Amino acid sequence: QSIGIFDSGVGGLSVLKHIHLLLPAEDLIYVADSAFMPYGCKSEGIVEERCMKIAGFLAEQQCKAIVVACNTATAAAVHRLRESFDIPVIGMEPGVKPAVANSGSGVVGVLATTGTSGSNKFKQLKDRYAEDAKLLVQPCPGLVEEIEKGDLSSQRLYDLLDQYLKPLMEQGVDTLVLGCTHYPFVVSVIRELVGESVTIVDTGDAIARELKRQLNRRDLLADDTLQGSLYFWSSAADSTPVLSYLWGESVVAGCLDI
Ligand code: DGN
Repeated sequence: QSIGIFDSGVGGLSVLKHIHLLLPAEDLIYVADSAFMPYGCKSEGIVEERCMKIAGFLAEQQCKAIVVACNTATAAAVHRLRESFDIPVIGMEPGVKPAVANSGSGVVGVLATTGTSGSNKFKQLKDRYAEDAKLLVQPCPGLVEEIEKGDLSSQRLYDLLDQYLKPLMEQGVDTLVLGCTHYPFVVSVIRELVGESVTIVDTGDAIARELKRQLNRRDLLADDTLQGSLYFWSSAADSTPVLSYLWGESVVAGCLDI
């Protein structure tokens, strides 16, 4: 039995990397919903419907767990997925808790999509830490689309990040949360812009550990003497090059017509 992992596009590969590293014996199926990306500017209802379709496909593949490797999709759909599918569904959460614990200045920045930052789920998370730190949330429209193009050193990408990070830095942010799974792919540009003194928090690793805990609890972990397989699917026909580039080796993605 496999583990299904999905995102609006290639961003979830940043989570897949942590899962593959931590659980090399597991068979993994990655779905990029590239024909419907970005999710960040779509209504929660549309994103929820896409998530239901993809999770349905993964359940048909006999997946034993599903990882929603997208903060936007988690905010919109994780409840419905958990109600609808009888397997563990692990979602993303921006790492506000570790960021607040780390911050010395008490000013924490969160980069996220418009969908995540405007969601009820995120508002609840924000409220939980409102007394412990000043949380500055910066929506980043356009960033996911740039990363999906696969040119991580483009001027446009640099300019967008500069525009989004400047106000955060001016207000004394010392800890920065990457609240979208696409953003770890541009962490070196972010680092260049914020300098060495800012701590950058990514939750990909924590999600992989949570997945392992949940599988272990249900006695569902694969035999760790085996080498797991890796399959890629995309709802767009032309995403193989960018998937290969960001995954770091050549992959072939099956075309998922749902
Ligand atoms: N990777 C998605 C996330 O974590 O929110 C990006 C969603 C999108 O398509 N904008």
